[in-house]
Amino acid sequence: MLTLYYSKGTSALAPHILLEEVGADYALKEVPIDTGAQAQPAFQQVNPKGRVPALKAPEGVITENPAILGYIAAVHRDAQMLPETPFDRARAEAFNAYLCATVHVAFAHMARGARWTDDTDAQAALKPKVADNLAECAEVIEKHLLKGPWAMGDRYTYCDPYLFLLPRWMAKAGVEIAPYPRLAAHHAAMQARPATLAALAVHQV
Ligand SMILES: N[C@@H](CCC(=O)N[C@@H](CS)C(=O)NCC(=O)O)C(=O)O
Repeated sequence: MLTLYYSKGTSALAPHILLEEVGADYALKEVPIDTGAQAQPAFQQVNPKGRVPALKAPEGVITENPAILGYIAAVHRDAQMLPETPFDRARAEAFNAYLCATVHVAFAHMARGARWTDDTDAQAALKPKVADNLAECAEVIEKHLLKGPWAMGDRYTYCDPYLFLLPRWMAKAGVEIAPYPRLAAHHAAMQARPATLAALAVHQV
């Protein structure tokens, strides 16, 4: 049994979709970050970094979206969410690493500027850059990384639920999706999948 610690509307949506997609036996534990629950001792014992998602597996707790997605895919091999060759696997890991370390961090500057500066004017000044940076990331993904129809090509993989977050972040930052038709088509295809709809139903606020 796996337990996903999540907060509604956060990046925990990606592993949540994947758990649904692979038909995992899992439970959910809500950690509402708008109430500061991530900083409370109960959750700090699970993830001392104070972030969601976290996944409790039989062997221990896994944090960081790329690692969580990779683990879910690896323990549900029959669902074939991992690319087969070492090269394709490396490409998929690079894709998820880009979403984690560059794209998500670019989005975090919108609401989490206090991580980088205590100066409230500087925090406000960071916000207009978020749309520019997300648009730049969307351009890279549209032109170079998204093979189509799925992130890695013909087969849905553990990259796809993570990529689903980008248009949601873009919408929050006021970035139009229309200039990125391949990304828009991916988003629409994701929204048509029962696993995505099941996870989204939990994340409604
Ligand atoms: N690199 C981490 C980022 C996790 C992260 O920043 N999660 C956000 C929600 S999307 C969070 O928990 N924020 C709470 C906070 O900043 O206090 C991952 O990929 O799992």
